[in-house]
Amino acid sequence: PDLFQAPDYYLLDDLLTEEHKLVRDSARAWVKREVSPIIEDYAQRAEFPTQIIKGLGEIGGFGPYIPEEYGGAGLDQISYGLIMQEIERGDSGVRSTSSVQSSLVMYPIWKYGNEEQRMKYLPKLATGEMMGCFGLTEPDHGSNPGGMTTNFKDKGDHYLLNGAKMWISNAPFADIAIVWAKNEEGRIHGLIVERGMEGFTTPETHNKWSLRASATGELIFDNVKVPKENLLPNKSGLGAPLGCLDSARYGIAWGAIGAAMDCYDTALRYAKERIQFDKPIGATQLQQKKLAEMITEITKAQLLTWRLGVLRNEGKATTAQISMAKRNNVNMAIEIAREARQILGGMGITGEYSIMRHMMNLESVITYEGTHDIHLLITGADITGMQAFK
Ligand code: TGC
Ligand code: FAD
Repeated sequence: PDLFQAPDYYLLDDLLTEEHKLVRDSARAWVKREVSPIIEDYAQRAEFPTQIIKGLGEIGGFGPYIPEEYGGAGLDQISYGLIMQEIERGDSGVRSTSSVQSSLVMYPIWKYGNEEQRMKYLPKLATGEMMGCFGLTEPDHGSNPGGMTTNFKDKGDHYLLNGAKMWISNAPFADIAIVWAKNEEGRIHGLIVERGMEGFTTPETHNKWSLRASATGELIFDNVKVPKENLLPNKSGLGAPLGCLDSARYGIAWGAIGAAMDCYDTALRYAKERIQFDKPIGATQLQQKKLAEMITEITKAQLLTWRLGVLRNEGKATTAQISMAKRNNVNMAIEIAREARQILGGMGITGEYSIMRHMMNLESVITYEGTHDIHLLITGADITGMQAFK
């Protein structure tokens, strides 16, 4: 009774293991206890609640699928997804912090780093003692990251890094940044840049109307000397950052379901209680249509995403399949947020309810990690064999 209501119209719980349910329920209880009561206030103030970092680590929010030998939770992809769902039920900005730390910082160190780098960074990242960010997007290269101009030169005993990244989640407080930059031959590599390196600054981006409880900033590199041992040695080329995005986008597909569920739960409760014209608005056909369509879309998204999780566990999920789920689910969530807000009438625009915050947050989620358009074009290229980007 203490937990959120959680729509499970097609008895999806039957498809989950005891471990999945345990992981999900403890994340759900933690979000209800530690995030929901404070998050509206932090979003209004445009501040990230740093006090939740330790708890995020404890529920497996940092590197859920990273092996335990490196401090991760050693869970499967369904558990990872369920954790993201529960965190985003609270707030997309908190889920962003978790996605970035897990899939965009820990994942590349685990997959593309050497053993020293794994041992040096992963255990601290798993607890949140150390926080990271991921710099791919630049002011002039968002959807087309391959055009990046951030670059590094080999200076014998170190690399010299120059350039700038924009829209970087967690940048203002991150201890390390995974930075994607081109070498003198134009080949993309990942570098671990640490706070405190001379010439490295992270100015905060202000005045966002979306993801207000998440800190966003720039990464500026002005002749930063990066030790050679900070280069991720085991993969280069655009495929390296794109591999991280596969993992993050998969988590976002689950996360969006959480935001949608919270909007649906709230609207359903309100519709049953709010009386107009002497009867609950939920007894009118118009409001029932909205609610019935919401649960239908949530159920379809749950099935799509569960199946994608099974494919990920089997190592079979393709980038294009992940794009389809990210695109479908985020769009589903944003449409549900818009309808749910209307069901609440005037109350829907206030911070008394979570819906407007979810709606505004989802405007970023539908843009970052590949825009709604880009994911459509990835599907288009996959089914026709012809790329329409360029
Ligand atoms: P394209 O020619 O398609 O691919 C370039 C090279 O990469 C390979 N590749 C992959 N490798 C591994 N995994 C994948 N998923 C891969 N997808 C592609 C590909 O085979 C090729 O290899 P090679 O050896 O032939 O060079 O690339 P393109 O330049 O045409 O660009 C298309 C693409 C896919 C990059 C573009 O469509 C795209 O995805 N743009 C979106 C950019 C984006 O998503 N940025 C996200 C920034 S991070 C962020 O937003 C974090 S938000 C915070 C949070 O998560 O909460
Ligand atoms: P653009 O690429 O300029 O796109 C503008 C419009 O043009 C979009 O509608 C797009 O769909 C469309 N478009 C682009 N190309 C085509 C085409 N070929 N055909 C048709 N239409 C096209 N990045 C990081 O690296 N790390 C982060 O941690 C991170 N966090 C973020 C946090 C927030 C809050 C936000 C808003 C963004 C974040 N990003 C991050 C950046 C994000 O990934 C980019 O904003 C996104 O990839 C889009 O790039 P852009 O904003 O430059 O838009």
